[in-house]
This record gives sequence, C-alpha cells and structure tokens, in this order.
Amino acid sequence: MPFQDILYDKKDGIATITINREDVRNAFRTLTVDELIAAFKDAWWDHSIGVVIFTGAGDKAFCAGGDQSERGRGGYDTSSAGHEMDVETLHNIIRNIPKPVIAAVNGFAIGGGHVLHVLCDITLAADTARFGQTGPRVGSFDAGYGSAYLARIVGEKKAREIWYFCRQYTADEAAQMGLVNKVVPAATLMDEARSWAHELLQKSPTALKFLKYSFNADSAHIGGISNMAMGALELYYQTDEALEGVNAFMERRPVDFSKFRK
Ligand code: S0N
Repeated sequence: MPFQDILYDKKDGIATITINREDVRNAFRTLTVDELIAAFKDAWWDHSIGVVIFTGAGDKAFCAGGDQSERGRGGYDTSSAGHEMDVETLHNIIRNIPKPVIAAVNGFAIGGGHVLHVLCDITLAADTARFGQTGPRVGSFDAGYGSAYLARIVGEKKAREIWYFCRQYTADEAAQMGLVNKVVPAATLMDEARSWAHELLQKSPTALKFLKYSFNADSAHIGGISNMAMGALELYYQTDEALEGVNAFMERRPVDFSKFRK
C-alpha cells in the first residue's frame, strides 16, 4: 500500500506498523491517523498475520501525539486527508483488532502518542523511552480511554498525577507502575518485540482473540465516555484557552492560562 506517513511491513506472521515522521517526533496528522487505521485494518483481515508490532521511526520517539503545527481553532487541519482527525477510530481498532498488538516504545511516548501505547495489549520499552501526557499544558485532553483506561492500569492516583502534572517518566518508572511489560536496551528493542511476537504465534489464535475480547469487555463502557470526550474536545479546541496551550508550545514560550481560571 502506498503510505506517506507510516511504514507497513508484513513478514513471518507479524505486521509491523511504524509511524514515520521523525522530524516531528512521530507526531501524527490527520493523514497519519487514516494510514494507521488502514494498516491496522489490513493486519486485521490478513489471515497470515497473528501479531502486530506498533512502533515509531528512529531512536527519539514512539509518538508525540497530535501534530501541534496543524492545530488551530477548532482542531486539526483537515487538508492532509479531507476530513476531521479520526483518533477515536484508531483507538477502537487497536482495542478491537482480534490479534495482540505489541507497542515497541523506542523513545518519547507523549500526549496522544502515550494514549496509543496505553491501548496496546503489551508495551515493551527501550531503556531510553520516556512516557507522559501533556494535555493540560498544551490545551488538550483525552477524557476517554486515555484517562479512564490508564487509571485501570496504573491506579487512580497515579493516572491523575500523570495527567494533571504533565511530567515525564523513565522506562523503569513506567515499568514499576505496570505501564510497561519489559524494559530492554534500546538497540535490542525490535528483536525483543519480534521474539515476544513469535512466542504469541505459537499460541491458539482463537484463544488469544477471545481472551483479548474478554479483557476488553470489562472496560468497553469507556467507549461511551470516549464518544463524549471527543465531542467535548472538539468544543474545547474552539476556545481561546485551548489555543493558548498550542500557541505557547509552537512559539516556545511559557504558557499562561491564568486568565482562564474561574
Ligand atoms: C516529545 C517532546 C517531549 C520531545 O522533546 P525534545 O526531544 O526536546 O524535542 P523538541 O525540540 O521539543 O521537538 C523536536 C521537533 O519536533 C517537533 N514536535 C515535537 N512534538 C510535536 C508535536 N506533537 N507536534 C508538532 N511538532 C512536534 C518540535 O516542534 C521540534 O520541531 P523543530 O525541530 O522544527 O523545532 C516534545 O517535543 C513535546 O513535548 N512535544 C509535544 C507533545 C504534545 O504536546 N503532544 C500533543 C498532546 N496532545 C494531547 O495530549 C491530546 C490528547 C489526545 O490524545 C488527542 C486526542 C484527539 C486528537 C488528538 C490528540 C492529540 O494528541 O493532540
């Protein structure tokens, strides 16, 4: 498939999907999200594929979330794809593809990029990886899976800390909070991911599918919250407060939300 923003490779039962926008720390634009959805769909329907590895190009980032240079009043620029950014469908396809998805986090997993690894079945991290949310600093939020499902993984207090304070956490800290399955030297990350994938390929695909759906069922109601959250986010993106966040990031200046406190 001719992709611009991602790389897609299928070999020996493993589909590898790589966000390929190194210049912007693999931040996604509207087209990137569309291409990721197309690749996940292909891996879903290809019966030769048993596992998906999801990673980012280069050694700096897995994904730094939405491309802030394409964000203005009302949300993300639609010109790269001709419609609104469809992050919600991407979240759902990672959750619902009936095959394990392994995130190989090779650097920053930040903001909306952090949410992507949270939704994967397994996260393997390079020892150089960094994890965190940035929404309250850049005028954004994911009040659906990105927060409620994160809380299931790390607990309520830690999830609130992660979202409210926008700090970055090392790979070892992420592993300690149960956010990462294993930390490995950066140079061995993809070999490790392929090794985990090959182990899964020895297992019953139907058993894995029903286990995944069983785990999902318990948190499926968060999908309804996500619908609400994405609708709320669209409204929030129209405000001066949200614009202050993105403008401060792009202008490399301290953010000032003081006038929005009420
Ligand atoms: C990733 C960070 C920590 C890397 O820092 P570092 O290594 O110091 O590099 P920088 O000099 O900052 O960056 C290098 C170049 O890459 C550009 N760049 C980095 N991130 C982005 C980005 N997200 N969008 C556009 N450009 C980006 C820099 O501008 C720089 O470019 P040059 O070389 O030209 O100066 C650090 O970069 C960082 O903190 N990035 C911002 C991360 C961020 O805030 N992401 C968006 C967060 N959004 C949310 O959390 C929203 C919630 C959400 O999930 C969502 C839901 C629906 C729809 C969209 C989103 C969404 O993600 O926005």
